[in-house]
Amino acid sequence: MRLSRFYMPLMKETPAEAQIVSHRLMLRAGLIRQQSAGIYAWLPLGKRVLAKIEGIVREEQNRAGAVEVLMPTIQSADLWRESGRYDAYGPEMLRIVDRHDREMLYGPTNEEMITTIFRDTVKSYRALPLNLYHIQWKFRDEIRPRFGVMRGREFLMKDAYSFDIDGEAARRAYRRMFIAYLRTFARMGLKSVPMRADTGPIGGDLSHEFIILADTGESQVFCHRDLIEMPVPGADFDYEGDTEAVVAQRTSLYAATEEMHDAAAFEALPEDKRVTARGIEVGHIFYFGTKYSKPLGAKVAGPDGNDVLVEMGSYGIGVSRLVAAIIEASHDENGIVWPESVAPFDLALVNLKPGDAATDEACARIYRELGAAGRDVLYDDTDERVGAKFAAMDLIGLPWQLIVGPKGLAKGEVEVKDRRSGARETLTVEAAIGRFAAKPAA
Ligand code: P5A
Repeated sequence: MRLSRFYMPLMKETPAEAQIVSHRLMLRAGLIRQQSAGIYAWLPLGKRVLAKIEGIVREEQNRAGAVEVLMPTIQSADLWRESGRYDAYGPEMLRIVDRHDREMLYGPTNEEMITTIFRDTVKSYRALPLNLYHIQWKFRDEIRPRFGVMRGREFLMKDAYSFDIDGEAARRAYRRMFIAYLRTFARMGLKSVPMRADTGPIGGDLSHEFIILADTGESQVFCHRDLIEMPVPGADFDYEGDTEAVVAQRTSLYAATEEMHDAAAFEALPEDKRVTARGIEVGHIFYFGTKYSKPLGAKVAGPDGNDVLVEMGSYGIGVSRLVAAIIEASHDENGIVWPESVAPFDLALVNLKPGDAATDEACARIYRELGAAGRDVLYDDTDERVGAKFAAMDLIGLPWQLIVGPKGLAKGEVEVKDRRSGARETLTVEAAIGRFAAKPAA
């Protein structure tokens, strides 16, 4: 993409309304624009990051055996009356009346809808285990939307719903998602910590929040230090194999949100293992048994021919919140530092002197050859001041900058800057193309 043809409205001033660094940087780097309280438009850079995050979430859900669907944002109030949650959900639910005076709502979550779809289409235990997920916008009329997309009213969620024949199988489904979550967040460069959590309006008695440690986090958390450093299962993890050992190892170590905190059990840890921190909840998983299948009548014929209510769980990831959480975890005083896996482009190509024939030609060649190799390059071909170009590239935080100017080219050289460390390296044009044409490992 040529920057001269792209749309990337940067802000020079620090926006006064933004209280945390990710919100400030998302506005300054032109990722989002607020439309109403807690409601945002996604501009091209933001949209690209969102798509990268969705892609990783989707790959890991599929790898763990979940199957993608897409349910609507608008739901009927009657569906929620059937489950008994219509009144219980309270003022967070955005209620809408259509032209025929039918009561509708903008879905805050989809347990009811998926349960009725399952009920109407699955009749036998042979179809189980089944886990259906979608990536779809939600609306919660949060009393205090804040911190940009971190706590929005409209936000993008991945929500998965598992259906099983009994409690034991349902707990297996829960463990698969637990492991998929560890992998998902690790691929985004994040250290996530699973913590025992409250179930709130979703219900059930087994639940974990996945928390990213960050000073600006909304939740106060307590955990065992080893949990933060423990290695995450690799891409070859066998979901058909032993999920129990991986989950048991993690759940045996102390980790709890403020609501679930057991100060005595935390005291009991050796002092150097006690971590008290703030964190951002990027995922939340629930096992709630028959809470929805019972009122909505989701049953299957079991092996003996008798109907059984299915055991369910649900599993959420805050996809739009993750954009902000990643920035909280990865930035410096000059701007965002994207992990390669979620960066909006693979690298920046900076032309220091557009109009100079040799520079334009070298840039055109690099841009062409890296494009042909499948690299997504943001080519700064504008005639901005050099200082402004560097500041803009640091602000938007692509992992690499390939800097091309007449002085270096006279010696056949270009410069490569690593955004994270700031380290610079001089390479020949060929070597630079060779370096970036090689596909980085997923
Ligand atoms: C699990 C999937 C649920 O809704 N039902 C379907 C269950 N869980 S949850 O914890 O309430 O939400 C899941 C994740 O969504 C993100 N999230 C938000 N992101 C941005 N703004 C919000 N207002 C918001 N509310 C929830 C969180 O990451 C949460 O873990």
